[in-house]
Formats: sequence, structure tokens, C-alpha cells
Amino acid sequence: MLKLYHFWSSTCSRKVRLTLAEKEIDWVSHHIDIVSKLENLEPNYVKINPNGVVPALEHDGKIIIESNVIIEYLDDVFPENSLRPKNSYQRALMRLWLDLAETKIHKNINIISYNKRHVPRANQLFSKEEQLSNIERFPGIEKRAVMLKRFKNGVSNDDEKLATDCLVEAMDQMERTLVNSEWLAGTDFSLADIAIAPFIERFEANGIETLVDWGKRPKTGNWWKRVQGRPSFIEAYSFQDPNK
Ligand SMILES: N[C@@H](CCC(=O)N[C@@H](CS)C(=O)NCC(=O)O)C(=O)O
Repeated sequence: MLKLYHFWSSTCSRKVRLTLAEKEIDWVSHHIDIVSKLENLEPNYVKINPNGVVPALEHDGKIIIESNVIIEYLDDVFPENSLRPKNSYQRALMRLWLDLAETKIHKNINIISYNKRHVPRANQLFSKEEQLSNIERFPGIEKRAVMLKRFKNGVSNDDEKLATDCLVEAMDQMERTLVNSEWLAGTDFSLADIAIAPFIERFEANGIETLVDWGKRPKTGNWWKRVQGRPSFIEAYSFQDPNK
């Protein structure tokens, strides 16, 4: 039995739901509200994911965390409809995209989203005192420190600009890749495409023009159309907020 602990609009959760849909695997949903109820910080959930974040996968009583690890695990355990290239070099390229999605794209979109989305949302839901005590509940030392620094000092224009430049660099790398390749890691759709797709949707949803200028990056625009047309995309994105 597969149980997914996830949040409806989280990019990392969407990666896993896309993989499950591509592979046509049945799963049970356990929705974790990371925005208003902060269920990710409840002791019972922190036992499941010690980092206090979503997603987490439970498979026959075993817990797997980290979206990139989860999607490779799913492809290992359910080899049908394989989502990894057979060729070792292309498989290495695929893993580089997984790494870029986490260490460059996720990290920097998080910085850009802070002033635009996170602050207004937190102010609407919690007083300043509550926000501070919520940060203190975070289990990981590093994340707690980063969030505390942001809470005290905000994100500066310089930090936002650097984050945007890093994302522009990543998008340019995508465009160069897609000039010679149908999908990010070669001739077939793979976990590389899955790991990146939710962030493109996030750029569009946040209206970050420089990142979604398809006139300037036509190959990426075409790739994005093909990704959105896949039944797995429609299925993964049809999961809406169960509390509404
Ligand atoms: N590296 C982790 C990142 C997980 C992560 O940051 N998840 C976000 C949602 S996309 C989260 O749960 N955030 C809760 C919070 O920061 O309060 C993964 O890929 O699974």
C-alpha cells in the first residue's frame, strides 16, 4: 500500500503526484496542511518526516522522504512505464536535472516568493508573535535559521535579484538543452521533466515574466505545452485543496 503525505499546491508534492500518475500507480492521500494548520510541524508528522516538510511516502510501512528520492524509488519499485533513461549517460543527465530542480530552482523560487506570497499570507493568518513561535517549531537547524533571518531582516532587493538571475540561468540552460533534445534527458519523457515542470507552473502563477518569456525561449515553451498536455499533468494538478 502506498500512502502519500502531501500538500495540494506544493511543487515537491506535485513532482510525486506526476510520477504516480505517469506510472498509473494507485495511492492513498494523506493531506498535510502546511499553510494554515501547520500540520507539518505536528510531532506525529515530524516522526514521519524529521525535516517537517512535505512530501513523504509510506510504502508497506516504510517511509521515504525527499521528493527526488521518492520519485526514483517509485521508478525502482514499479519498473513498468519506466521514467529513467536506460543509457547510463542520459541517466546521469537526468539526475543533474533533479539536482538542479532542488538546489537551484526550488531554493531560488523560495527566495523570490518570500516578499510576494509568503509574507502577506503569513500576516493574514498569524500575528507577528505567532509567526515567530511557528518558526521556532521548525525541526531543522538550518531551515529554522534561514527563516528566522528572513523574518527579522526580510529578503532584500539584491537577494531577490540574485535569485532571479539564477533562475534565468537555469531557464537558459533548459532552452540550450531543448534545442538538441526532445525531452530534458534525451528522447523520452523522464523524471527530469517531472522534477522541473512544477516550477515552471509556479513561475507562471507568480507572473515572473523574465522566466516564462516563450518568445525568447521557444523550445522551452514548446516543451511546456507538451508537458501540460500529458494526462499525468492533468491528473496531478486536478488534486485541489480538500479543505475548501
Ligand atoms: N527537499 C525537499 C523539500 C521539501 C519542501 O521544502 N517542501 C515544502 C513544500 S514544496 C514544504 O513542505 N514547506 C513547508 C514549510 O516550509 O513550512 C523535497 O524535495 O522533498
